[in-house]
Amino acid sequence: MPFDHFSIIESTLREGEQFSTAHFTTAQKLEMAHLLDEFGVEIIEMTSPVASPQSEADIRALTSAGLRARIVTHIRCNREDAARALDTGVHGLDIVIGTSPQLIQHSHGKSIRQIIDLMEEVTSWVRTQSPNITLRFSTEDTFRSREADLLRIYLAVAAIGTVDRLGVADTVGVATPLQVYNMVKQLVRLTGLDVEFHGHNDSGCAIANAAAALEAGATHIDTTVLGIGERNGITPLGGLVARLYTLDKRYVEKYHLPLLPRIDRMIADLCELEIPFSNYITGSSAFIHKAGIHAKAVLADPNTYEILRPEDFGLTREIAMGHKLMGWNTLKARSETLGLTLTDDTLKALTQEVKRRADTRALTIEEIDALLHDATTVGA
Ligand code: HCA
Ligand code: CU
Repeated sequence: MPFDHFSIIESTLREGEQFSTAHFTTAQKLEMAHLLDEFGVEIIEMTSPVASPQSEADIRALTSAGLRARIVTHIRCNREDAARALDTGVHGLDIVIGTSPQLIQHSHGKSIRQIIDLMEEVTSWVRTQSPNITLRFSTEDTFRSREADLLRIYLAVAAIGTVDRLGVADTVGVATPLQVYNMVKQLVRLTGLDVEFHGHNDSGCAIANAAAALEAGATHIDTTVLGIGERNGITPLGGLVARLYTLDKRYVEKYHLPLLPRIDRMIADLCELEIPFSNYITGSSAFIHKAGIHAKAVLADPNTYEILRPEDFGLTREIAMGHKLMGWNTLKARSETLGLTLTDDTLKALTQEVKRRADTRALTIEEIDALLHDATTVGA
């Protein structure tokens, strides 16, 4: 079963650093890495040491921080970058080179033959320097590359035997789940190597594409916290967790789920963002039930309208009150919470009163409680 054996490559400290408002200090990176490590992500990907002096120092700081997660860095396909990266003591190198006509023309100008030769030269050299390091080779903009070019490259990688993992990157967020499924399936079948999927969210498919990759046998999925990254980002950690949990909770039991709200909050604060109301699991309204019909059923059994249990993430559900859609079961539950005893007829009459007033303005919880208390006094 593909979903049983996968690892998260958490790239908030690499792809996430490419988000418009992201800037992390060394201390913040360490704090984030410790949280992600405690959460249980298997691999943490960091910005290339070539990017800046601080980037290099931060890799060294994380590799010596005693984390369980493996630390990898993301580099271009050349020997200088690889040498700088090896020098930091990272556990793995994620090597990438553009293969789409767009990137070949505007990024490096190399032919497919030259890309293959370079891949062979760089990965073989890395192997001689560091036989045990984990090596991944990825084609940037996979889904706008020619399929024949991709197969030539990936089959050459597999034949050379220097690389542990192939990377598939939906760099511009154009792929559909079926395309991702077919591509990953093909690579798994043809090479037998581990396959990683990295998917951008420009057209809203990043989570679905990651799930499709896993269904096809991918072994690694790239995520960032809240999905931050270039433009509008990639597969969000929480979104991937939600997707897998709803397929089968056992797929994500290896992660410490109650840490997710803290992790999302930390990145929201650091990037000066609000967590979107619609966010998976940690959005402000993710566990609020409102309409009377929903509230009644959820009060009887949360499973009626909840596919994710808030308790599993250290969160609580809420039944919205004081609005014109409120049902009397909501008031009954509230009165029980307050330790008040009211007859069903009284509660139904109060509900009508709330609806009448809520047509003008929603009532606050204090106003609701006051109504319930007053009715108890009258009834007593
Ligand atoms: C980048 C591009 C990348 C690489 C992904 C990968 C992408 O910012 O360097 O190495 O698999 O989206 O293609 O993030
Ligand atoms: Cu990317």
